[in-house]
Amino acid sequence: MKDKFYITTPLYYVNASPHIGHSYTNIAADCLARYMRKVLGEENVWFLTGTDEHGQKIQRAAEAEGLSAQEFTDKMVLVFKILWRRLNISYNDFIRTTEKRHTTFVGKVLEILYKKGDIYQAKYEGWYCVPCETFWTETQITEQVCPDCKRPLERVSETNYFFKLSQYQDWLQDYIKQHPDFIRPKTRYEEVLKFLELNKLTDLCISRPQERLSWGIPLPFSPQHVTYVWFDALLNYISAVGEFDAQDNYHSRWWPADLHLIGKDILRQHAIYWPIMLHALNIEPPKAIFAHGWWMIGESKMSKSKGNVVSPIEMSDKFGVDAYRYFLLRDVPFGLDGTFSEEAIVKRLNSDLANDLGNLVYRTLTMIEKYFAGMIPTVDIERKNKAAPDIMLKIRQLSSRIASVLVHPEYNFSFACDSIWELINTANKYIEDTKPWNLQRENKVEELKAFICVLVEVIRVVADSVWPFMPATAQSIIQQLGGEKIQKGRPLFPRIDMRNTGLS
Ligand code: ME8
Repeated sequence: MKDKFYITTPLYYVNASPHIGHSYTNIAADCLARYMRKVLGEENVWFLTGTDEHGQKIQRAAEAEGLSAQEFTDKMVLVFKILWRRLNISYNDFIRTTEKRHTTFVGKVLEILYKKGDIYQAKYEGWYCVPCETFWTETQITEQVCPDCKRPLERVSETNYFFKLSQYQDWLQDYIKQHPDFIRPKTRYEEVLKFLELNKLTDLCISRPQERLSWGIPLPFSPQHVTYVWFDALLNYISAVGEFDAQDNYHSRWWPADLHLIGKDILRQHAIYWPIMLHALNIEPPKAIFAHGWWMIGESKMSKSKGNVVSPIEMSDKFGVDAYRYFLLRDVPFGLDGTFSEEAIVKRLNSDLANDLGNLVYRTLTMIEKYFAGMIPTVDIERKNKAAPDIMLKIRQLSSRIASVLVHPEYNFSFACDSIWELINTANKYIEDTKPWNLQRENKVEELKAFICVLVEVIRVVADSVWPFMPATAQSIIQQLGGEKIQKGRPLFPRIDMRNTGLS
């Protein structure tokens, strides 16, 4: 079979509207999906996103608005879908954990694991963090606050069902050691391995009694319990793309996923619970999990519950969708935290987009208008190579340079942009060095033609390369280049004057 690429994002909780952090993961996933579609062909790429709709947090958010959980989630899902459309997120499938295809699948998984003896009943005494939807044992906490988010915990004491996570710890440790690129970036790989070396896994409580939480998938063998939201949600990655046969073997055209893209806040669930769940089901682990960093506002993480969120719609309205996408992917090396500010967007927009890329396109098209009445001249490849050997070499090397940093195991969006901008800047310098107005004056028509053709080639290859990052901009460049005759439009990115934005 030809290579395929299956990429997923987390399923976002629908308790509040998405913010910049959520848009970041989806923009990164979109960029990779678009890139891989170019490499492997449309039909060999599958990009899955969706929403996580069960659990206490959602039930409480619905109650607070006086809506049923179903009404509330139906309403909130639209907010996500509208945002993804606005940001040009080209997902192939959007899964809601409340859909029948998912709930039936989760029921089946529970039955398989119960039959196998990997799920058992016991009394649960411990603590629960509602915002994180996470259980904590007495030994894991020091005060009565969540070790992750530091918010108060709730005491729970009830009969529940447990998944035998502990039984598979050795397997997982070995697996991780044998697959050094399974968890990326490297720092997260080391963090997970260290955690496993220092801690003994406890079994995972995977149920909640209906009387405390009704908004969830009932356990098939104990309908008075619903499934713990994380156990339910992780399964989306396989429920969306395959099914079990009568012998309980899982089949899918897409599995194993090539990449689960997540934020570092949900690494434990993805790098520990998830591979173990799959292994217990006799299903291969995903090929890679990449946990990116956080967008911060000042010193703290941007988060719904902290209330310091910035709206992606507002930012796209203000600066344009593509400038926003570019900023997120370019400004921070993927994996590290970044501080969000409008000043930082304006800086990128003015320098990389307006000055470098925008100017290159605009100047070139203006010269084609001026010197060749809007018709793109043609010259053979030798003349171009002779006119600008360095640039022509850079053009030939660009796609392999991008490939070497953008695909597994690097996923380095920022470096990929660096290579593209290196070409853009070389071309801008070429214009300054060549001084085309002199060629025109001296009537060196052949040189002038070759000069323009080199620039047009740069612009075409740049449009093609920036397409995964800025699809609308790429399209606009191609459109402006037209066929034989160009169709020059307005500059791609008008500069933003800081003084007019109230930012200076
Ligand atoms: O955790 N910076 O959903 P969630 C960067 N439903 N990324 C951020 C971010 C920030 N400040 N804040 C959020 C859940 N994100 C579960 C997932 S998966 C089966 C279930 C992004 O709505 C980042 O991708 O809290 C993070 O992992 C995710 O949103 C958490 O979204």
